Amino acid sequence: AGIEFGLGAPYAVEYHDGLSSTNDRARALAAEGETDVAVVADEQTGSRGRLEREWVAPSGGVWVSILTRPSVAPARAPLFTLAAAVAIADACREVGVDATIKWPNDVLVEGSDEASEGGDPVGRGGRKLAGILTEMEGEADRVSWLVVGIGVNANLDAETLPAGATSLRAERGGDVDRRRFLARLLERYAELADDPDAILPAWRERASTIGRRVRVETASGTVTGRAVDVEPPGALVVETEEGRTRVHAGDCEHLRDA
Ligand code: BT5
Repeated sequence: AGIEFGLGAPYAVEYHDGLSSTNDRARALAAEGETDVAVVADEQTGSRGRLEREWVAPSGGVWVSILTRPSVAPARAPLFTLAAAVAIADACREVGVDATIKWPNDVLVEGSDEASEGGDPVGRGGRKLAGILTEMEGEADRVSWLVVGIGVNANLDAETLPAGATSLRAERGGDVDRRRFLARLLERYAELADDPDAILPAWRERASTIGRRVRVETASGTVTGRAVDVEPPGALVVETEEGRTRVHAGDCEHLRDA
C-alpha cells in the first residue's frame, strides 16, 4: 500500500490496488489506534452496502473509507453520513453531473423510474451513482471511531453495474481524473465534518426527497406519506395520514405523486 499526505488534506491517503473492503481495512486501522486516514482501493472484492448487501466495486470507481474520531455523541453520527452525501453531490456537480441526494445515503441522477413502476430497488427515484456505508463504535457519550465508506461509480460502464445504477462516465460521456475527484471529495467532507451545523442546511439544498411522496421500509414497518423535512441528527420527517412521524433509519423510495 502507498501512503500519501497532502492530497485530500487533512487525511493521510492509503492506496491499495485491491482490497476486500475499504471499510474493513479502515476498521482494522481503527483497532490499531489510527485516525484521520482515508483508505482507497482501485478494486474491491468483498465490499458491502447496508444490511450486508453486496456492493459492486470493479476497477475504475472511487472506493474510499474515511476513518476519524469526531468528538460527538454516538447519536450524532448519522450527520456524518449526510455530510458524505453532500460532499459526493458537490464533487459530482463540479465534474458536470447533476447529482441529488435521496434520504439517507444515496446519490442519484434523477430519472423517471419511480417505485410505482416496480422492479429492482436500486435507484428508485433515479439512477444510483453512489452509496455510503457508515460504521462506528461508541462509548456512552462519545464516538470512539467512525468509518464513512463512500462508493462512487466513476469511470465505469453502466453495463458492469447493477440494473438502475449509473456512473460519472455514463452521465458525462467521458472519464474523470479520479485523483482530483478524490481530493475534492475529501476536502469537502473535511470542511463539513469540521462544521456540523452547516451539514443539514447543505443537505436540504441538494436533497430530492424533501417534498416528495415516499415509502420508507423501517425495522418496525412501512411508513408512507410526504417527506417534509430532515431533523437532527438525520431523521426524515414524514407527513402521513395519521400525522407526522420521524424515521431514523430505513430504505426510502420516491413515489409518483397520486
Ligand atoms: C449503499 O448500500 O449504498 C452503501 C454502499 C457503500 C459502498 C462503499 S465502497 C467503499 C466502502 N467499502 C465498502 O465495503 N463499502 C463502502 P445500500 O443502500 O444498502 O445499497 C446497496 C444496493 O445497491 C445493493 O443491494 C445493489 O442493489 C445496489 N448496488 C450494488 N453495487 C452498486 C453500485 N456500484 N452502484 C449502484 N448500486 C449498486
